Amino acid sequence: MNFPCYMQAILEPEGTPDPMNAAKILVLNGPNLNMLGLREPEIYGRETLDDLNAKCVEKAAKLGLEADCRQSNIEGEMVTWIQGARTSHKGIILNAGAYTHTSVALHDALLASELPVIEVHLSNIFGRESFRHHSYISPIAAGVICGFGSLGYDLALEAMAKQVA
Ligand code: CA2
Repeated sequence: MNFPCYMQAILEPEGTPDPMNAAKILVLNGPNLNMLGLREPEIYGRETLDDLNAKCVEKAAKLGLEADCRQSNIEGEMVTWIQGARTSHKGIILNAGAYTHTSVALHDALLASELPVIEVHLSNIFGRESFRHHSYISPIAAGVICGFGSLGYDLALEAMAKQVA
């Protein structure tokens, strides 16, 4: 609700994020990440994608951001969402899954979005097979976080809060 600023100051202690003015951040997960918690827990952990999304929404709110969490197994759908984010969102946190290592289309869409992008991976892609060492996302990302499981999304949201401040 909008009150005159002297009343707002009384109603909300300094530093309390106003959800009405929260910058919207697209938190986008790519192919197979809907399988989180269901298979390969030794690599990707035991949390489900729903758990991960709930944590992102909560963390974002604390930072004065709104996390718009989406997942797709379809490269073209991810491109369409990234294109749409250009006018409605302030930044993109992206775990492009295996498309990280293959997708020029995602690279081009992110570049065209002109939004700050933070790349996240649950696993340490540099400690795995060599085909995972190259990313089409990293060259256009503000930063890359990998190897810390779901904590990486928390860290990315913190970094994003600074990027969009
Ligand atoms: O470590 C990551 O976050 C990855 O982006 C995950 C991708 C992989 O292709 C990248 O190299 C690194 C794979 C996501 C598959 O997720 C699953 C989760 C649970 C069970 C099966 C697959």
